[in-house]
Amino acid sequence: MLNWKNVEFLKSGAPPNRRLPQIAVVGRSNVGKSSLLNFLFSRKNLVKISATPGKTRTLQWFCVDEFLHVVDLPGYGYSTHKLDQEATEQYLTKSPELRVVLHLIDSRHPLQRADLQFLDWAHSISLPLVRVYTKGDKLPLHRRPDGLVTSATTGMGRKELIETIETSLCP
Ligand SMILES: Nc1nc2c(ncn2[C@@H]2O[C@H](COP(=O)(O)OP(=O)(O)OP(=O)(O)O)[C@@H](O)[C@H]2O)c(=O)[nH]1
Ligand SMILES: [Mg+2]
Repeated sequence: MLNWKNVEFLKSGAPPNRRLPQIAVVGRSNVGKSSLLNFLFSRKNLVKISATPGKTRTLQWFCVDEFLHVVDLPGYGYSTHKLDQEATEQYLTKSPELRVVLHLIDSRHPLQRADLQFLDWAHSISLPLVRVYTKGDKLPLHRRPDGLVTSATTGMGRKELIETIETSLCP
């Protein structure tokens, strides 16, 4: 459907004025949200990455093929500033264009308290969530969880991720 080749950074902060379908990426700080987007976009440095949690502090908007808006959200659970958290929650609560939220979980660890809190809140407002495991390259095959496992390092799971996103756009 999309060819995922024409990707541009649009803006930080509030959603763009133009109304296109949107997908969002959420998860704990350092789980690999920004890396997942670079890997999805096949672009090394379009989205800023850092080994220090808390790198992404405002909503970061991208446009794919003039058809889809993708938003990288600040991570929750670690030194998230209250105002950033509120901006994220407000966006997720009131966005008619939002089609699916990719909820990233580090494949090496069980769900953490912050993940469970986010899940509770997301269910309470019926957010359309899809779980995506990150850093699959760090685990041997037999320890990988069931589900959509990705690695920004090796490219694992990119095709499945694209299928999942496109299905949510055209159910
Ligand atoms: N081995 C491995 N490391 C990864 C992978 N994805 C991300 N990382 C590393 O994890 C760290 C955090 O990555 P980011 O993409 O900045 O994480 P984030 O969720 O955007 O972090 P915040 O913006 O701070 O919330 C960086 O050191 C990345 O290089 C992966 O698939 N495999
Ligand atoms: Mg980030």
